[in-house]
Amino acid sequence: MGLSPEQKRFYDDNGYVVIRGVLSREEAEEYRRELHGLAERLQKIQEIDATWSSVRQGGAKKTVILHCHDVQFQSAAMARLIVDPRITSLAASVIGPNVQLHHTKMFIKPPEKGSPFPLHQDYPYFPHQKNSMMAAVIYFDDCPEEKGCFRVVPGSHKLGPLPIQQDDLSLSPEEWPIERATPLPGKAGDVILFSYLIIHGSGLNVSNEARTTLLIQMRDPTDPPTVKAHESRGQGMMLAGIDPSCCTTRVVEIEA
Ligand SMILES: O=C(O)CCC(=O)C(=O)O
Repeated sequence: MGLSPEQKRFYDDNGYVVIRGVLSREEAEEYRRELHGLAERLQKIQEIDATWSSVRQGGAKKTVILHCHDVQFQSAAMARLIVDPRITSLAASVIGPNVQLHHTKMFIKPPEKGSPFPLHQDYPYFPHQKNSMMAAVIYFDDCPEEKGCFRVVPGSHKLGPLPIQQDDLSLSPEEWPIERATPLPGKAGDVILFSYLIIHGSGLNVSNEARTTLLIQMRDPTDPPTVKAHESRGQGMMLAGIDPSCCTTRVVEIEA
């Protein structure tokens, strides 16, 4: 379990790595069903389209992406998945043995109209001091390029934080059109790990099937945020290892 030395080297050089077949097709199908069930329940009570404002403004056709934050509070299967050692050991290969949750996000791109993500870095949404922040994207269905698969600009994590031009904190679409990024098609059960500094996004789903993914955002617990932003309910949960700072915090609380 965890990344092989070659995969770790690839991640360090490129800012991402694809790990094939982490979950079996059967497991992926079960999680897929779980997320589609969740989306159905949520849609009955609220708007769950999370299409970015720059996509809405620029797009000729109305596109949709179904979204839910912190899915582990909605589904026990998702709570089990985010602590699954097959996933957390991959993150631990990058961050170290202590892996802390920042947030999770379900994304379902419906067939033929699944919204794209403009190219962006995740850094400006939740900057951290040591840049340990990274994410795992899990494909729950086969994801060829036409489904709007995940895309990255290999090596762009080495550019550091870039200037933002759009209100939604994405990069200038003139300078960074989606075509500049390499598509990462995959199969159900594949996982992509990526740094929060890498330039990434994804295209429109023009296929006749939904694209279903979970994104797990993780950090080293000793890497503090530099601004108070993007806080959420599940933040701080340990997915692997321990939080070495907890004892100090507790002592301070008791003394106060
Ligand atoms: O799921 C995708 O296609 C992209 C997600 C993404 O870029 C993000 O949430 O930051």
